[in-house]
Amino acid sequence: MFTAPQLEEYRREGYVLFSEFLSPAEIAALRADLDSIATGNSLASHDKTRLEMEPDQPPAGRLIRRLYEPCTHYPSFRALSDSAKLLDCVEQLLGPDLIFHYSKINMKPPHIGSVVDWHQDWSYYPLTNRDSVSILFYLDDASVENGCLQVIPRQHLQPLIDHTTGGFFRGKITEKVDESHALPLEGKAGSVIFMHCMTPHASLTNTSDKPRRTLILSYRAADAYPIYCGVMSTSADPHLRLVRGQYATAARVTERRIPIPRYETKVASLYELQEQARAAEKK
Ligand SMILES: O=C(O)CCC(=O)C(=O)O
Repeated sequence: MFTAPQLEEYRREGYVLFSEFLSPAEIAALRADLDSIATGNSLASHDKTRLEMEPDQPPAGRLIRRLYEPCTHYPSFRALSDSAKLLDCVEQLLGPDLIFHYSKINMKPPHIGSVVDWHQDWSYYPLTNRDSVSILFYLDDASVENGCLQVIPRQHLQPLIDHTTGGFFRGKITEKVDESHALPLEGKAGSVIFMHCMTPHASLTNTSDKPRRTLILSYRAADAYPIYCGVMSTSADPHLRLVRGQYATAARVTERRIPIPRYETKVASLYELQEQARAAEKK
């Protein structure tokens, strides 16, 4: 459970870092599962529905960038997403009726791990209100060198920042970002960041010789209803689960203006979208 000061910090800053949330034994078990899941994939041969490889490696290269929906596919990650310890915290943030939304693991392998540009998660999946949280579990010690998460605090009550150019969604903030208030959130393996869906965040390339694996789970209040935006909305459906309380009988609408992410070509991952946007900016 969160203490009152931790809850206050989340509400004020738009995030809170919870140290030692997972024990060394829990971390070791998750890492062992991750190693066995990752085994046998290469850039040339892997299941694109389950994972995304780092693109900048030879065809036989085995560096994975992201695993999709581990809480749907693998029991240990599913158990964590259903655990009372975690859901008690989520309930303190979002209330008693909770929908599990999605999960992923960003691998950031040594020396190559991809950059993540500034963005707000809500821009990818607009909801009728802002009661949605992204929860990042550090599975390795995370530092600036291996690309720990960075956040810009106190932005979560402001309007959504523009993520478009020419009317198309770019997967990243397209205005100039004032990084003077950005905070790198370094933490030991087992630390967890609870981050409001409107908090701008980013991470740098991994320049170190250590991995920075991060499990990310997202939950929303049952009455934070998704705004339909084509395949991006429906592709989440198989992974949605009511994990506490009741389904909502009505959406709670707090937003007057809800930008809809419109993709210029096809729906792409965060990494691909941001790579395309950076390439277009250089032209
Ligand atoms: O892995 C990271 O550093 C951040 C990832 C992120 O923001 C995302 O996958 O939405």
